[in-house]
Amino acid sequence: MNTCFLGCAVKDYGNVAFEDLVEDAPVGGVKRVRSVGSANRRLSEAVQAVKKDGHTSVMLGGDHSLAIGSVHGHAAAVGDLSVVWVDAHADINTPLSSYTGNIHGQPVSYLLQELQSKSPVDPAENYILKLLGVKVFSMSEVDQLGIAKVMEETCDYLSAKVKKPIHLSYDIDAIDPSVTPATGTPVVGGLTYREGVYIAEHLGQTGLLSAVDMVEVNPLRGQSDEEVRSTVSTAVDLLLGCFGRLREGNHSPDYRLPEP
Ligand code: NNH
Ligand code: MN
Ligand code: MN
Ligand code: MN
Repeated sequence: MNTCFLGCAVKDYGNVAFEDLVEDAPVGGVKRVRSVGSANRRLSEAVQAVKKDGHTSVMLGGDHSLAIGSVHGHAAAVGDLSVVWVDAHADINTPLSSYTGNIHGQPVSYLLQELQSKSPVDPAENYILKLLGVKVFSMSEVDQLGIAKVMEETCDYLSAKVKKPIHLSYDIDAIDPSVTPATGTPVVGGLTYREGVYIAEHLGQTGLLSAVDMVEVNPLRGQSDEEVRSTVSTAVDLLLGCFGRLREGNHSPDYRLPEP
């Protein structure tokens, strides 16, 4: 166990070893079903082990399809959860509504009990979000309300009845590609660095953060060392925000000026 400069105890549970399935033909247009299924089963077990040891889980991806196993393992260990999904995409396509067949565009649909019986559903993520009454803030609402109000409303919504552990699934493509270009499906007009960090800080300060996914950081998609550096260092800053780093500095209340 190591202690980071924020005073958090950090234990590295290592990389999850994934099965390399050569034979993995698409199923009804959905790609890599067996590989993704097997990887998520292993990841779920790993997250359950982290939670049973009493830690906050941090999963570094990798593809956002890994959120299936991460959220599954978290819920299996602690029960009812709140999930906060920060993303340029909704990731709520079902196998039948997906145009791409990529499971990273579908993880939320696998996690929602309501969709287990409703597959097939209409092929529009917007429709599903409305159908299920999922609380969503679009980029225009971030512009209109400001990120502070968006996070206040998010937390009021999550804690309206009971305070549940929070699972934050953070897709780096939610941040504008001018800051985090090294990712598979960048979308122009995303969150600023400061808005992104604010989300992490605000959720960290609830004291309810119980698992964090930081996904879709893909150094292979960077066009230069600088693009990779900027993407990775932003991901690190988002994680540090989750774990209590303050941008004004974490100062000791006992600090005294040195005597002359
Ligand atoms: N919505 C598209 C799909 O279903 C793109 C999803 N891509 C993502 N999601 N990176 O976060 O494939
Ligand atoms: Mn992906
Ligand atoms: Mn995603
Ligand atoms: Mn995305």
